[in-house]
Amino acid sequence: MRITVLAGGVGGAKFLRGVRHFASSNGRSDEVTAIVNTGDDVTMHGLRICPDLDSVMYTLGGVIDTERGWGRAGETWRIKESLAEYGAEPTWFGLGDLDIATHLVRTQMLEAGYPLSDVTAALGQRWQPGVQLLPMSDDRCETHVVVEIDGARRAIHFQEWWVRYRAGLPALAFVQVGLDQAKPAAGVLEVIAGTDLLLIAPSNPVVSIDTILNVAGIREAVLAAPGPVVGLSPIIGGAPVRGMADACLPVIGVETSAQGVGRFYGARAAQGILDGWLVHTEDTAVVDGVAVLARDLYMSSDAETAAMVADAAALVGFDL
Ligand code: FO1
Repeated sequence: MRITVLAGGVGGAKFLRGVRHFASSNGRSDEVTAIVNTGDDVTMHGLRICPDLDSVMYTLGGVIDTERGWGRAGETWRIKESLAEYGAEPTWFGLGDLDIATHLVRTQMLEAGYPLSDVTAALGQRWQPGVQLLPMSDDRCETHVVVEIDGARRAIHFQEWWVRYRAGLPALAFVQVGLDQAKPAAGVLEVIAGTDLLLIAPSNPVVSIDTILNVAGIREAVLAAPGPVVGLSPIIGGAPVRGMADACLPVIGVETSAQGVGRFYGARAAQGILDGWLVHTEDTAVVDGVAVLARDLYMSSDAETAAMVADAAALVGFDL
């Protein structure tokens, strides 16, 4: 039995803890794969940084800073401060001392020629996430945001938009730089083709989930997946629980609601990706061709998130 999850960063990481709990409490602990967004990836101060892979790895490894949702618990910022004293830009991106060890190891392995999927597996040896972590692609495919600054249109890196400008600059469009060359990472298409239950994590539908689906072949693989596909709404009570999906959805003309996102993903019978869609109790959604279930979607504990997974499976008649 193989459960595969398409996931972004903070929300996806928390969801994966629940999927791991669901699998292990059903005696299937070694059969979960996460395909993680790498559109947030960036090179800064010569280091290759993979925010969503690291949020997932640290969260599943039990060392995430739960307040921030990214980076290590107990982090210190001596190197960041010293870089700033040199006037080394960017100073607006928070690189923690413990986190830098991850970026140093990753950067050295990439420079030695290892693909990101091998690097991710190697880093995972230390943290034992308990699920297989796969980047969506081993190729660079970085999300950029088209904004207007001083009357001129520019594409800035997603991290600059998200961190430096707190998504406060109106986004005119999202562009995945490198998408035309990017291929699914080793193993991604094979895992999806062998998946019994595919879950769409409550991650940012635009800059995480759609970014993964846009990598050549992945959307088609999800459409052809042998098992059912069930998503969980990241919008609760008309707003994202964390993050800034509400700053992204209007850019692509999608309503910031559980129904809007469900319709954006669409039914597999209509070339979309969903067979089932879980929405929070306060929300309603009608999505043609998709079975909808309203239930509490606050991930208050791993056991509670695991119960969501059980309901998602039941909704589409999936038996372990
Ligand atoms: N998010 C911030 O809001 N501020 C930061 O300074 C910051 C630094 C950072 C460093 C490493 C890393 O892996 C993630 C980091 N993030 C930071 C989160 C990052 O912007 C993610 O892409 C978002 O959280 C969306 O997933």
